[in-house]
Amino acid sequence: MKQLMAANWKMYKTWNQARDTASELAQNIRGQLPENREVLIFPPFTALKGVAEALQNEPGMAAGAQNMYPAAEGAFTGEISPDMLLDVGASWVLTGHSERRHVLGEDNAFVGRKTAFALNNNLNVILCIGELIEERRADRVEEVLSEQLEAGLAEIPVGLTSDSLVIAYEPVWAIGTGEVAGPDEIATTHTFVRKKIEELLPSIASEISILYGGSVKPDNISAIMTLDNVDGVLVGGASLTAESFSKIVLA
Ligand code: G2H
Repeated sequence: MKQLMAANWKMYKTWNQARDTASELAQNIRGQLPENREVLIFPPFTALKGVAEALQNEPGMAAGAQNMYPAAEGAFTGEISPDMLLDVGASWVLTGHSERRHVLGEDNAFVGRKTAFALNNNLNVILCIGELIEERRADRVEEVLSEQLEAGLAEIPVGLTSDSLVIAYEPVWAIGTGEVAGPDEIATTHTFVRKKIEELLPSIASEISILYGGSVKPDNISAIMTLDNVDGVLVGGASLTAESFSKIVLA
């Protein structure tokens, strides 16, 4: 199973800062990355080209965008198309991140449209899913994740290969809060996600990487990576410095 260590830089870093951090990270981990492990960096749009150029000759490293709009072009003020992302060197995109769902109001159907459009237009996708704390307290985790997966994957292309699609489970209450889901919660939920994608995508589900996200840090990464059905991580705050993210990547 391929392991992915992904850095989501959210709305942090200028072009110069992002390129410098990406270069420093590449230098720190060069030659030490295990063969089945890849590193992805998701900087803000404005820094994508600089990061993609810093990583272009680094084996196992690539750049991606945090968002895109599901249309080739048009009157969509403030939005970015898959071709525009490919043009600046991005090969991946995040869809369904909880900040897009809960701060920007994206619903399951829109996340599904974006996921399908990205995959149909040569981008690889990390589809993010996760429940709110009140949904966990109400014992609705499986119901919420099922809905997010069913809608998120509803329109994906026929013949999709497992290399193009990754799922990231990020419990919303663990994002940027310092609170990490417990090992049992992570393992149980990831095993549920695997079961659900086996139902939705039976021919490729066993090869799809499932990442954990939510307050991952250098001091908890080793324990998280040993859990069942955890094939990598999506890291926010602790990915912002090369020193911290190198420790996570090489754990
Ligand atoms: C979850 C995660 C990155 P953090 O959003 O996607 O952020 O690691 O800061 O909780």
